[in-house]
Amino acid sequence: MGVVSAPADGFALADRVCSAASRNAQPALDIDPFSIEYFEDPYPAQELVRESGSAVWLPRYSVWAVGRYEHVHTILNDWQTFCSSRGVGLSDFAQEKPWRPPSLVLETDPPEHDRARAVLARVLSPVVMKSLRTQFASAAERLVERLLDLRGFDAIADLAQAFPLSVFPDAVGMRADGREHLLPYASVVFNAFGPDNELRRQAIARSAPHVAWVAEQCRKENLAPVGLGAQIHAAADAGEISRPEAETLVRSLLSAGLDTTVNGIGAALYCLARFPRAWELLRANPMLARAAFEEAIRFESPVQTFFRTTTRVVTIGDIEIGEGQKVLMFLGAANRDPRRWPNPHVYDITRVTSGHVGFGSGVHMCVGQLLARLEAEVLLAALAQRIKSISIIGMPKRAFNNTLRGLDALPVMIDPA
Ligand code: OVM
Repeated sequence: MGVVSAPADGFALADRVCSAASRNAQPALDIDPFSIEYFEDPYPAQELVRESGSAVWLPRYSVWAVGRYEHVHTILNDWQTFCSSRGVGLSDFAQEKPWRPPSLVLETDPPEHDRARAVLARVLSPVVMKSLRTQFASAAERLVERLLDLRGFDAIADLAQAFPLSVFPDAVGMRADGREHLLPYASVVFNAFGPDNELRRQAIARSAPHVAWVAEQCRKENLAPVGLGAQIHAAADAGEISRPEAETLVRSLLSAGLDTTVNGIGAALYCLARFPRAWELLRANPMLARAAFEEAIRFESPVQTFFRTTTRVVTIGDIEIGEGQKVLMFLGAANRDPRRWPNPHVYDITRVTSGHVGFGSGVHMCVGQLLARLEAEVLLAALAQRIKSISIIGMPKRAFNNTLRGLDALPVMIDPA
């Protein structure tokens, strides 16, 4: 890995030398942000991306990489220039058939995007969150009591996965059987944004049963008459969207609503177990639960990257980018950009985290963020109230995914307060 000098296009060698010597030199990096080596320690490569230029060419994938906060934020807030309708993974939908029918929110641009987004925004609104809060808080308290009996457990399987699994599918209104497909399905979805590597190939090769089960669960007749799924179908009953559109929007909930919160909560637990001062602050004031979660999202950035595709020639900082180019946004690098964040590599739950791009920004900014925050808040508050300490008692095991950052296992021991 290192800074290499290579241009983005087919200029003759003499032109490359000139170009490299000019103010508009195109920096290039031979990093692979979708490799196991990178996942194990992404921070040196993220620093290279940030420090090499406002945009840097990745010859391995023929894409532009952006890691500075300012530019990631600019791209996220300019959907006209940096579109989502050609896919937000490496694959360009203008050139390749998507592995599944595109999402009506994630993989569209305004105005089509806005119609679908309005339905999801209503289904995931503050009023709906209020109606879910009591049941979510009770479920969190019950789970924490059970874990206190165990004392030692896996903070990923038994907590970060167990809690969302105990509240989210019920909130959607899903049937009880088959839910074991949900996490494997999401894992395919998030691996599929990456390049055609082993992770993506294997995930898609094994996806058929998960895809078939999820498609079936999106149908109105397979969703409870009350719940988030039913609310989406009510928009079809009212003629606001078509029935197939309602099913695809339920698919968005099932794609983006579980593995993300699992990794967000997992990030918070991993942070609180590693930073005892933060844990003590949270214990002294459980009202900091929401802040502790938000800072964990900034610090770990469970959704690490998304692509956009340029709709015109555009300049990012001092780098000119052609039309139809894939631009890889490093949300994790932006969330640790020292130009934007003091002591970016410190988990500090008293920090002002507003403006972090862990949930994105602009028209596509996470439509489920209130649900994610609700889940995390009630869970972290329950932990803070009932537990004195969390200690890591075994090797954390990293999960490898082309988009999601998180752990597969985190052996911990807890002591009651
Ligand atoms: C969707 C979808 C899938 C994955 C992620 C996401 C982070 C959305 O199907 O709409 O947003």
